[in-house]
Amino acid sequence: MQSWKLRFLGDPGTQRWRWVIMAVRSFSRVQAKTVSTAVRRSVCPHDCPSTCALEVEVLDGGRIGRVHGARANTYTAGVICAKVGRYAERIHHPDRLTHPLFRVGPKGSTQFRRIGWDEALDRIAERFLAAARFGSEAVWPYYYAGTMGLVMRDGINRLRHVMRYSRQRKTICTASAEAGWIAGTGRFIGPDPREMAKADLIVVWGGNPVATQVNVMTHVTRARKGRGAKLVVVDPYRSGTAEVADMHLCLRPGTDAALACAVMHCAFRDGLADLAYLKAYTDFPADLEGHLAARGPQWAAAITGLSVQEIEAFSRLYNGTKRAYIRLGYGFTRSRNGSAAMHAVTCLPSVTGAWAHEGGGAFWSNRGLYHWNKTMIEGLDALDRSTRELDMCRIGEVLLGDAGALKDGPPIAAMLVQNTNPAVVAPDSTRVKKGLSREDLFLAVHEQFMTETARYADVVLPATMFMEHDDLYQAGGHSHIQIGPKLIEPPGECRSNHEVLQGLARRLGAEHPGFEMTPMELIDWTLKASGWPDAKTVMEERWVDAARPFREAHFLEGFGTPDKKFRFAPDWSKVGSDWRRMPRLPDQLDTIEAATPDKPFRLMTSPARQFLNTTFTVTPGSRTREGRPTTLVHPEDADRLGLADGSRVVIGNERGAATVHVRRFDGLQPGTVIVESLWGNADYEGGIGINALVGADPIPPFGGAAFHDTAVWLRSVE
Ligand SMILES: Nc1nc2c(c(=O)[nH]1)N[C@H]1C(S)=C(S)[C@@H](COP(=O)(O)OP(=O)(O)OC[C@H]3O[C@@H](n4cnc5c(=O)[nH]c(N)nc54)[C@H](O)[C@@H]3O)O[C@H]1N2
Ligand SMILES: Nc1nc2c(c(=O)[nH]1)N[C@H]1C(S)=C(S)[C@@H](COP(=O)(O)OP(=O)(O)OC[C@H]3O[C@@H](n4cnc5c(=O)[nH]c(N)nc54)[C@H](O)[C@@H]3O)O[C@H]1N2
Ligand code: SF4
Ligand SMILES: [Mo]
Repeated sequence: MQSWKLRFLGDPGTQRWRWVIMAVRSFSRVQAKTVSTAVRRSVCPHDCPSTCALEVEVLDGGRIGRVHGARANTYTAGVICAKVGRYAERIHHPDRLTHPLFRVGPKGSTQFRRIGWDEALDRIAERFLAAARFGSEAVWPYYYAGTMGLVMRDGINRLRHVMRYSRQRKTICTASAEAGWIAGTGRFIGPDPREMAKADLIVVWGGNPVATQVNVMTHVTRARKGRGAKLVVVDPYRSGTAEVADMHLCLRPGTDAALACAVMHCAFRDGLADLAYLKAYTDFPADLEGHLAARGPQWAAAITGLSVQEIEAFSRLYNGTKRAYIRLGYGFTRSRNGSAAMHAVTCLPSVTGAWAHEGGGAFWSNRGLYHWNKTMIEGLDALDRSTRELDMCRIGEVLLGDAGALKDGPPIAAMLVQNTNPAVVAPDSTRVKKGLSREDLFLAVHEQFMTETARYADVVLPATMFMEHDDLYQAGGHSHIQIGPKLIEPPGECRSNHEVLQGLARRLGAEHPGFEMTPMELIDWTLKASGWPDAKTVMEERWVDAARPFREAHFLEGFGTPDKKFRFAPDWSKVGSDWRRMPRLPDQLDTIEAATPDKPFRLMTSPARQFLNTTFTVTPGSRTREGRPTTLVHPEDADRLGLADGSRVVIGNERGAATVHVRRFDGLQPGTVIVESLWGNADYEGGIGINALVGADPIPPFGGAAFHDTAVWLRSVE
């Protein structure tokens, strides 16, 4: 008050007017706000287990303001990540694609000319029909989870199935985790993630929720504040989550099963195994205890690089806590022994019986809750299982004509890509880029931005973003079904994935009722056919909570296996075709790409906080916060190699080499290096990105790419 008065009195002639002008301005701002800002409901479509319920400021009916998390949703609880909070940066980005384009320069360049939609779709249809002279399997529609909306993500399969195009094995993300989880438990559900708030101990194993699914931390915080719960993080580096943990087990990458075996060893040794639970709810093999007897803390210390004391301390804490909730990430399954590791960790609560307790057990994904009938979205009634199924992670070998990767079928002559950026995200990216640049490959890419994949396209189509179309969402990390409706008009001539598929179906003669429906009709049909309330009801109620009752979610009515018992000795032959390499009982599997004298380091490509795969690598807010492609190197290693902070270094192996800058970092073991990912290839010197170093060989038994399991050398370039 005083200072206002002084200012006001200081120079009455000018100050008084200034004050009046300021007051009028702020009044009209308030007016503008009340007149044209509407808060609308939406759902985050990105490939993240949190699937946040959103509240979006829509300005003037056409632009987006800030994006917030819905408070009323019991999982989102008002919190979202920063990169989606700033979504206006992405949706209103000046570089968005707004018109169809036709390539006029070499593949991989940015030389395109603008064409109309009819011409674009005609060209694609013509080339797809021509490609089919090698058989319909010469066409390979290729997609992933750029949007997780069921209509816009999975609709491409309707065109595939009706046309008998090659199928796609979706291995790039969840395959290795899925295989390891299902082997023991038999079902993709688990104790409600909101129960973390009622746990006495939360173990985040091989995940980094502070960066990758921030909502986990909301529920962890509740447990810590409300019950004094402890947080343990198992991760080969001091991630954002490890930084805030009570205990960080900083093991060597790919050694999680050894740690898990030692914890179980201690449980039996210390009388903390729950024998009654083991007998009632598990297959409890007669030789399990004997098998673990040889796998104690000393054995595990040599493999993991942890100390015996650390392993003992964690074992005491874990085995002594019934309300111990293990939140499983994907990270530790992205090694060549990742499925075996996942299975080994799910064995922990089966030894202690923690599954039976509120706030106890282990959780990976709720994807099994939703029992969707996807007939209409995916055209499952037209699915012919005899068409070949190609591994998406092996896209490089597939495009370069590797007979095994092609399953001895015809070469790929034409592709439509939606929702993914394989030139950067797929392993062995040198081969991927070589395959995509084949002159005799016709490539259509439907994208929001001119990604590196789009640069290889013959025809580029501009895509809508989630607030510009209707879609239906399920959540892996919680239990809500939600609808995200169209909120604003798309820029320029953008069309949704569904519209593109409709346009192609007409031209290709692909007939299916799904092509005749609007997205909202598909949503409504799918909800009803799957036994959920209709679209109108879901919209009115905002979400459906599909959580199962406590006893079912905790497997107290049995696991999902044929005899309802948890499997310490899984039938791996039922899980994946490469089952012969799997251990009979939980064990450290010796299949990782071990360091050698030539390649003494092991590389992990843990997710960068401000990116989401390559999404957000175009937004300035994310780019400036991430800086530049960087490798974290332990100071001991850095000293030996003469590397200072900011030194340039080449990191490589027989597959490829990338140039990055060094950051000395003591939050990992010597011998481990990290390049937080995923920067575009073009963001690296020479355009060679980190996936040039990563192998595309499938993780046993069911596939997946070993993104965090790469032996490399480091060479200083200064
Ligand atoms: N900010 C951000 N959020 C994202 C993504 C992103 O790129 N950035 N990606 C999204 C996607 S597609 C997914 S699938 C999820 C993935 O989310 P997460 O489940 O968190 O999985 P990862 O990205 O594989 O890696 C998580 C952690 O695992 C660690 N890790 C790697 N190898 C090992 C190991 O051998 N043992 C152990 N114990 N830990 C290991 C890594 O260092 C990393 O800190 O996140 C989603 N959310
Ligand atoms: N080195 C390394 N590589 C990795 C990983 C890692 O941890 N390390 N993680 C892997 C994992 S877990 C995953 S899931 C994959 C993910 O890889 P991708 O699925 O390729 O993920 P993004 O790079 O985010 O690319 C998604 C693209 O979809 C586009 N898109 C979004 N919505 C729509 C839409 O509605 N329509 C259309 N037509 N396009 C849309 C976006 O603009 C974006 O370019 O990457 C994998 N690659
Ligand atoms: S935490 Fe995940 S689901 Fe939530 S807003 Fe961020 S990216 Fe989207
Ligand atoms: Mo993923």
